Amino acid sequence: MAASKKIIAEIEHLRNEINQHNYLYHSQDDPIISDAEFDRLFRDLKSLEKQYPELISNVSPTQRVGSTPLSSFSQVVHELPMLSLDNAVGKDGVFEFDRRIKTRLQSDGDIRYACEPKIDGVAVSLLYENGQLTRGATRGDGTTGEDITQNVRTIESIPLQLMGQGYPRRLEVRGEVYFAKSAFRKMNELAHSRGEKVFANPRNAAAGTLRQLDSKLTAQRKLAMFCYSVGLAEGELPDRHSEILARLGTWGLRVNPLVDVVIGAGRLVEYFNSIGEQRESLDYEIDGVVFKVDDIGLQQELGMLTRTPRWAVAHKFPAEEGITRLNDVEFQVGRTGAITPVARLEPVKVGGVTISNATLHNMDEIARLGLVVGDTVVVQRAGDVIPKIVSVMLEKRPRKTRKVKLPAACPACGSEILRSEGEVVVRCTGGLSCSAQVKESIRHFASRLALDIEGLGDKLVEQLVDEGLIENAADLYQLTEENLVKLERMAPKSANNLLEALEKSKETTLPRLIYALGIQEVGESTARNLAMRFGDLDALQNADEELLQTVADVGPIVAHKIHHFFQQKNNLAVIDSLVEIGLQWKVEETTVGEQRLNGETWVLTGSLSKLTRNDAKARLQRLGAKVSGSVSKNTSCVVAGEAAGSKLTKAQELGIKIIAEDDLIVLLEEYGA
Ligand code: D41
Repeated sequence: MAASKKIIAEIEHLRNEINQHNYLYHSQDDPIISDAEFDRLFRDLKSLEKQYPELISNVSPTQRVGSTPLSSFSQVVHELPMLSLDNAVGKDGVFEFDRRIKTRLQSDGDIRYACEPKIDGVAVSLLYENGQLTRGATRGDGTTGEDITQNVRTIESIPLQLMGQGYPRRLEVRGEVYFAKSAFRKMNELAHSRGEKVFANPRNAAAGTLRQLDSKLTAQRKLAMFCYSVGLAEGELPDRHSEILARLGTWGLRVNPLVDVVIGAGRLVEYFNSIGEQRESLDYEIDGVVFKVDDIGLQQELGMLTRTPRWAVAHKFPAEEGITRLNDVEFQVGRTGAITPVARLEPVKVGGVTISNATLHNMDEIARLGLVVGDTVVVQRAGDVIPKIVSVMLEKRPRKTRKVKLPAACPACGSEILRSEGEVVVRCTGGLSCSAQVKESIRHFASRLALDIEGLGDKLVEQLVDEGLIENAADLYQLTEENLVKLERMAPKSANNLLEALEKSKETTLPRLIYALGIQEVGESTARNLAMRFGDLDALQNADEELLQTVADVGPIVAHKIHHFFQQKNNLAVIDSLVEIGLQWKVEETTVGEQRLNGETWVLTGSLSKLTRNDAKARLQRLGAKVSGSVSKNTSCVVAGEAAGSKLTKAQELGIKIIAEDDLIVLLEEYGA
């Protein structure tokens, strides 16, 4: 059936609608319709395109799913080379950059700079011809890159068709493609649970995903892009860099919301500090900031050196890497018996924090690094994660070294240790007769996201187990003031506080309880999914592996672990004792009530003293809130910490609700996050 004018118009209308909502969601972080409504528009368009396949266009939003795999990438020669950035080192370096510019321009007046976060991703060029995305390429060596058109077409924040009007006939946009930290974590968790390869960091994941020959795989991974400059442009553009970026935004291209314009070198340093403060709370990795002379006329006057423009500079955060000596490798026994090598290092300061331990994950990791005791190693610290060894400096290897050997028996209980088939982890077979495993599982049971038993610290658990007062989590509830005060450093007051905390912990929720049990591979979010799916512990205990796999995030491996856990007599005995001492859990409220901030957008500003930014953010997100980096009329609430600056002012101007850190803590606790 030939399509009528009406059908053509309908298809056109749906595409525009979808593009608009896609833009609001992915580029503006500000959707105005629900996911369900969006899906409906999308389905309507797909079904029309199925009826009238002759109307399918390359720029239709349905055409982002990836196409037939390539056998190799073809080369792309950039019409204008993609330059690199010079570095300004330290505060002095920034002032020197400003001075050089003023000298060259023979000007004494303050210079106007555009400031941008420096995204730690992969530089990419996009070519738009008559508003249509016709080519995507990697930067490569700056002159020649690879044609990754099929892959960039799957990235939802990259428009296939520019919006609005007035874009140059040919427009080449440059920017950084990256993997969001949250998406990266999720992908790695999934890969890990399936026993697949995990990526070392979001940057590698982005590079690997962009160089994927099968774009259907790229489409399954959530990449995103921020645009930061224009290469080739056949048409008119504004005469300021900041205004060009704003114009790109109106055409539907995504520009970082933290881009700012400042005047004078002093303000550059302020911008750098302010971005540094926000670094942890951003959902993408940045390694510094970029300063650019804003006036395009002045940029042209300044010109460029061989590979770098004179009008721009990168100012990086201090390296979060350090060099030190590996003094020893010790083996720790975890909650599930996993035996993990831990590096004991000569203490070294990295990014302002002293590091003396680093995780080594497993023996394969040690083999991969080629590590021996005595080696000089490069250690890396990323945010609040445990430091790790990234490489060995072979040229510094001393003559006397010692090989790292897996102990013959469990270092805690002397039981046999085993490496099961298909697993890299080595485990102690001692189970609940291994004091290290017992201690770890009790610690886990009492931890904040589990039963949250206040005052039951690591040291105390250690004492209680070593003194033979407890053997499992349920035994905690048999403790009395009498046997507690006999412990070293335990006053009657603290003993009573602990008993009260234990009593309080008896009222809990099903997700917390499931998480607290410490089933292998069952983290907090899987626990929540299990609670939601089964509604009670009995139903979960009785579920077979097939049924378990109907739960989100639960694959065959995890299903097996859960099933196995509930087959163990000693686990069931602990659960029975918990019920007997009066542990109670709510089912309903926790599943529904936990998303008390659904649909709200929160902003954290200033420095927090009691919570870390990451913690505050994670807990708000757990309640369903979106945590954004900037204040707008859509912000629901701003949390103002110490020395909150422009965001606080803006919130006051817009009349948005503002609360202090203490209020936030009260709210989070009240809502159970
Ligand atoms: O965010 C970035 N990584 C970033 C990279 C940025 N915000 N701006 C940049 N500006 C340039 C010039 C000034 C040369 C247009 C860049 C890069 N270049 C760049 N990225 C990789 C190599 C160069």
